[in-house]
Amino acid sequence: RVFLPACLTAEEGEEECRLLGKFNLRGYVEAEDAIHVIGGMFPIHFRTILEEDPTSTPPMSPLCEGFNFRGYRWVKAMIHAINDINKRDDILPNITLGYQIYDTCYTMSKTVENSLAFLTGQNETTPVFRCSSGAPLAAVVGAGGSTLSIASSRILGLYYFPQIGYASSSLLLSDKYQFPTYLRTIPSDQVQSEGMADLVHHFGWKWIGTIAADDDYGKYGVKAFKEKVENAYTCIAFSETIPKIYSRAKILTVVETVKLTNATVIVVYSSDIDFHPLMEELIISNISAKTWIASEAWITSALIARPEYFPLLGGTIGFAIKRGEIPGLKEFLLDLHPSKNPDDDLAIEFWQTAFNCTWPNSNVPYNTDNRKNVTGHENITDFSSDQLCTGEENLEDLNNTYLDVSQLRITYNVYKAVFAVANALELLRLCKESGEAGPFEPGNTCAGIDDFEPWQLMYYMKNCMKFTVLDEFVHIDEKGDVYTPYDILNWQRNETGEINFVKVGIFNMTGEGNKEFRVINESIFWNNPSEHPRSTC
Ligand code: TCR
Repeated sequence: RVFLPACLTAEEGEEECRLLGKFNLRGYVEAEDAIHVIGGMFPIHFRTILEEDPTSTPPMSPLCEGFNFRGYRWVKAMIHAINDINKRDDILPNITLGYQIYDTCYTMSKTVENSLAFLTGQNETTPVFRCSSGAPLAAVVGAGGSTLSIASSRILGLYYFPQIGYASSSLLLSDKYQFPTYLRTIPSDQVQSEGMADLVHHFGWKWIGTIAADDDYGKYGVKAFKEKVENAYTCIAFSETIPKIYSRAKILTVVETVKLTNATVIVVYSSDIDFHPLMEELIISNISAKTWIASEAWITSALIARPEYFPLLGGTIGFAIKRGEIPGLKEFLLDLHPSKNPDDDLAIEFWQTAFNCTWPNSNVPYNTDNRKNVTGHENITDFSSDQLCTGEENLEDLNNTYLDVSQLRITYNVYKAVFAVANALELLRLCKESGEAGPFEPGNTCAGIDDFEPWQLMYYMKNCMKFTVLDEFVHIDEKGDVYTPYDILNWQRNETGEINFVKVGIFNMTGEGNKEFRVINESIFWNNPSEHPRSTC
């Protein structure tokens, strides 16, 4: 049956980090104090497994596959932020935050299912604001990509339920008529597209191709870019889209376009996950001498920035959101072992996938690929190994994106988003404590921290989002938008053959539209025989 979680109860809260269902996490740190739960949605897996014939059996929530180490790091960052807030006594003293985190599996259906679960708190069909017993849900952090945030926000917004995104940058989400309760800690792509257009004008490129993921991120990002860049001097050579559901045929048409075009500059607005299959095909067709302009979602991606892709993608220039350092995160990430909690399927799957071994006596699958005809491994669906994990594998030796804390950008946004919710809760609490008049009608009252409605928390999330996180001042405006500067990065190879993301400029735009664009031409590596490419008709 379609799985909806049961209500949280106080007894369950006594245990640290409990696991619910297959890919759902929830936990408290201590249970004696008042508890508020923050919901989270993250892409812990890359996709769901498509059902062959869903009408001959009762509908089931699909299973997921493709473990996403980066998404798992974001989950850990959320839990780490909650722990950090719980440790502090200057914010929410005597109140403990808990979490309830769902895996979106990077798909719409899971995200919608999760949003309903947040609202109902149990398997009732009518959404209620809270669980009838147990801890109330204060707000939701998520849901990853724009298309998913849009879907969940349409549901959560109906109930005026606060939601704060860490990665969804589509300009659509600034529309408060459609998404009244959506805020974010990532700037809108209006800003990034403006920056890309400035980059194009800076180098005088006239003939440009665009490739967009087939979602609200890719399509609207490219749309904004085109609107800003197209004029008498600049033309768009082609506009292609990358399918969301793997289709080799569709990917090959994009490859063909790239092969045939004489545009040497190509803008790609896509997440790394969606771009990756196209990448693989482009490599096979030996395409070179193009300059790729990367959107923020793939510019520092470990999935794409691989030495073997350098012949194609070396010299890529792109935009990256502000980087941050999160104290203690590395240690927290390292504090993971499947034997800590035998019910923690995610830890087991993590371990198996990371070390390519099978955890003894567990039936958690890993490394399966149920897609059809994926390039490079036709008709094989199971890549697991026969080797048993010993438990002695060393996490510190692991060279993968989970532990890479050198480029904390989205991860840092997750951390900020949790603090934004805590900040709103704190203001709501202080209202009553101060004894002064509050914002709510009738009678200018305050809400109680133990008894408030989501729309009351939303008041603070909408009007009072100025706070400090790790020494950075954060301001989320009334549209739920933030304006933080972008680094302009360029892919260069270092002595050991690895790809370095070299900062070659910055782009900053304020809410009032003041801009700063700076690029140091001399520090750029170009993949092109003609050095700085002239993309002309
Ligand atoms: N906005 C994308 C999703 C996304 C992302 C990322 C995913 C962004 N940055 C980094 C993975 C890693 C930017 C969206 O859909 O809005």
